[in-house]
Amino acid sequence: MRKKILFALLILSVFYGCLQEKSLIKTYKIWDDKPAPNRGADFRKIQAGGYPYDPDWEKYSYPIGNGYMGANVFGRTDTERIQITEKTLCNVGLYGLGGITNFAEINLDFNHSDPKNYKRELNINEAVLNVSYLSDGVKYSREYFMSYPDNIMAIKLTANKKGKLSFTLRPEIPYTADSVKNKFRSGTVVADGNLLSMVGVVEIPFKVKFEAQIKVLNDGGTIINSNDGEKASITVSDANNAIILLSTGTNYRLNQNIFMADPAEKLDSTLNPHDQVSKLIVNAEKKGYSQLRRDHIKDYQNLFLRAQIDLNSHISDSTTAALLENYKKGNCDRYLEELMFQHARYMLIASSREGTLPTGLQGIWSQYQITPWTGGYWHNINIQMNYWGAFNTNLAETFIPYIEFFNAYYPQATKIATEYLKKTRPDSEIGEDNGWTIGTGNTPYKIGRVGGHSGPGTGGFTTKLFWDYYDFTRDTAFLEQTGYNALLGMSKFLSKTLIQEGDSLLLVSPSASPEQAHNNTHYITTGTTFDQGFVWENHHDLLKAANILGKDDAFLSVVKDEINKLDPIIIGESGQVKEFREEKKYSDIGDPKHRHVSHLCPLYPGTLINSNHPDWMKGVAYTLKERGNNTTGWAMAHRMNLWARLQNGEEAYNVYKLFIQEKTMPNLWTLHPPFQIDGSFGCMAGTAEMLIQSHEDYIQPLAALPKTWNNGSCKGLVARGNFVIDAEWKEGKATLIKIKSAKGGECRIKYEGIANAHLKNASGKSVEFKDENDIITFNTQAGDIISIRF
Ligand code: FUC
Repeated sequence: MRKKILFALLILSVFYGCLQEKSLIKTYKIWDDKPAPNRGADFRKIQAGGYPYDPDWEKYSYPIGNGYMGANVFGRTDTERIQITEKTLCNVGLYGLGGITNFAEINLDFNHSDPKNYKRELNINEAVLNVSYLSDGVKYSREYFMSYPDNIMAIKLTANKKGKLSFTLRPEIPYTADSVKNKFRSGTVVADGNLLSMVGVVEIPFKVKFEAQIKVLNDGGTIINSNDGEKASITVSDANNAIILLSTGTNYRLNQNIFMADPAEKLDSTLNPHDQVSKLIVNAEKKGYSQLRRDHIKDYQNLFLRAQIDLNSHISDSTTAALLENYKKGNCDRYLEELMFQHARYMLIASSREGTLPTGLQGIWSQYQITPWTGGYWHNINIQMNYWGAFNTNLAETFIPYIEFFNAYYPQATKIATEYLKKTRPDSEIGEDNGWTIGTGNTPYKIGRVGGHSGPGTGGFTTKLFWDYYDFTRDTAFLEQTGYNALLGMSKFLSKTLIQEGDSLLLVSPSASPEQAHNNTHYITTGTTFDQGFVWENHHDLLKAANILGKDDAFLSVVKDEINKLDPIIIGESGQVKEFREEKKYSDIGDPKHRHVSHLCPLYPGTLINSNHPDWMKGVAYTLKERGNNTTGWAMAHRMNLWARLQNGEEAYNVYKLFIQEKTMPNLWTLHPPFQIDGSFGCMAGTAEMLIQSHEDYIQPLAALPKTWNNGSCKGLVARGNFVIDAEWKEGKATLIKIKSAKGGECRIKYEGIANAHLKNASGKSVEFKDENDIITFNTQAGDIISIRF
C-alpha cells in the first residue's frame, strides 16, 4: 500500500513538474468592460511630424501581431474597427526616408447598440483576443489572433443561438479620399463570392504594390456581396457562426538592392503579391480554424512561456484601466508590474520574427498616413532599446530580423562609411577598406546619413547588440558568419574617425552626444564620452570575438593599440561623468535635464564602467541624480537599466513606477510621447536586469532587488554564457538559484554567502566549486542543471 501511495505521489509530482514547465503560474490579461471608443483623429493635436493624433486608437485599442502584420482591435459592438498595419508598406514618411503607413481599415457592422455583460480581453499567455457581450438575449463572442506560422489573421464569430449572427464586412483602403493631403496611394476593393480583395499601390516614392484578401466562411444563414463603387462589402445574415481569414502582402523583398537603388528602382515591379496572398488564404482555409489556432498558440508559447517573474502578486479582478488608475494613485499593484513585463514580451514576439523586418519605433502598429518619426529604426537609442530585453528575457530569436536587416543593408552601410570619411577627412587618404556604419535615421527602404546631432558611436551602439546576441546565446556559428565581421568592420570604420591628440590620445572627430544642444544648436565637438565609449566597447568586443574564433587579422594589433588611447571616462569637477571633454562642472555644456544620457552608455548597455571603477560608478549616480528620472518614456527606461547596473534597486524601481504612472495608457502601450514601443521594451529589459545581471565575468542574481519585491521568484531569465536562471527569494534573500547550462562551460556566480550554500546537480550529487570573495566557480556540461540552496 505504502509503495502504491509513493508511486502515485511520484507520478503526480512528475505530472506537476511538467505542468510547471509548460504553463505560467498566472494568466496575464489586459481587459476592459467596454469597447474602445472610436471618435476619429483629433486634428487640434498634432503628432511629431505634423500628423493628427488618434487618442482612441493609441490609448484603448488592443494590439495583436505576427511579425509580418499587426492589427489594432477596438472590440466595438456597433461597428467594429480592425486596423491593419503591414511592415513593408511604406510611403514617403519623413525626412525622405520612407515610412510605415496604415495598410487597411476593416469595418464590421453589427449594429448592436445596447450590449450587456460586455468584456474584451487580450490573453497574453496565448496571444488571443476575445470580445463577448449579450445583445437582445443572444451571447455574441468574437475571437481574434494573428498566426506567425500561417501568416494569417483569423477571427471566429459566434452567437449562442442558432441563426442569430448577422454582420456586414466593409474594408477600406485608408488615405485615398479626395480630402487627404498628399494622396500617395490608389487601389480598389472588390468582392467576389465570399472573398474580398483590396488591391493597390502606394505610388510615392517606392511604387509599393499591395494586396489583402479577406475570406468569410459562414456556418448557416446566407452570404451575399456587393460591389457598390469603391465600397465593396460582404453581408452575412442569420448565420450560426462565421470565420474571417485575412492575409496581406506587398512586392517588398528585403535584399541589398532595397538600400542601394534609387527610390523607384528599389522594388521589383514584375513581382505581384497576389499569388502569395491567395496561397495564404487557401492554405489557412484548408487547415481550418481550430488547427490554425492550435498551431498559433504552440508557436507563440514556445517563446512566451520560457520566462516568468512572480513578484508575490495576486491576479487582480479590476479592469486593466482601473488597475492602472489605482497604480497612479500610489496603489502599486505588483501584478501590474508583472503584467507590463509579460505584455512587453508579448509585443516583442508579435512584432519581431525571423523572416520579417525588425520591430520599429511603434512595433508593428500604425494607424497613420505618416507615422510619427516614420515608425522607423532610430539608431541613437530606440532600436537598440527595442532589443536589449530580447536576450535576458529568453527571446533571443526575436533579434534575428535585425540580423537579416543588417545583412541586407550592409553593402550600403560600407558605402556610407566611405562617404562619411571622405567628407570628414578631406586631407587624409581614405582607401576603400573602411568597414561599415549606420547613423540615426533608418527605415525598411533606406539607411540614412551618419553624424550630425549623433556621433559615429551610433554604429558601436548597434554592434553591442551583435556581441550580446552571441554572448547570451553562445551561437558560435553566428559569430563566425556575421558577428565577427560586423565587429571587425565597425572597428575599421571607427578607427578612421579618430584623430591623434598629443602622443597618447585618440579622439573621435567630429563627435556629438546624441541630440544634446548648446545655445540652441546641436553641439558638435571632439571626443564625446558617447563616441569614445562606443569605440572602446566595439574594439573590446572585437578582441574577445577574435580570441574565441582564433582570428589573427593584422588590423587587430591596431585595435589593441588604439583601445588604450581612448580615455573615454573622465570625472568632472562636480563629480559627474563628463559628457564632453571640455566640460568642467556638470551642465556647463548642454541641457542639464536632457532625455538622452548617452555618456552613461558605457555603464549600460556597455560594460566599460563597472564595479572595478567605483569612482566612475559614483560619477554615474551623481549624473543620474542631476539629470532626474522625470523625462520621456524611453529615457526613463534607459535610466531604469542604469540604476539597476548601479545596483540601486530602489531607484530602478522608482523609475519603473514613474514610467507606469506617467507614461502608460489603459491598453498598456506607453508614451514617449507620442506612442513609441521602445520604453516598454526597455523597462522589460530593466526588470530582468534588476533580477539577474551578468555583464561582469560572473552572474549576479538579485543584484538590484527593491524592498517591494522582497519576496518572489523568477524562471527562465538568461545570463551571458547561455545560463538559464530560476531563482526564489524570501525577505530579500535568495533561497534557491537553479542554473540550466544550455551550452556548457565555466559558470561563475556572485552572491553574498554563496560559499555556504549547497550545490547539487540534477541527480542530487554535490557539485564541487571554487570560492573566492562570494564568487563561486564550477564547470558545466550542456544540459546540466545545478541547484544552489541557501
Ligand atoms: C530619437 C530621440 C527622440 C525620439 C526619436 C524617435 O531621436 O531623441 O526623442 O525618440 O528618436
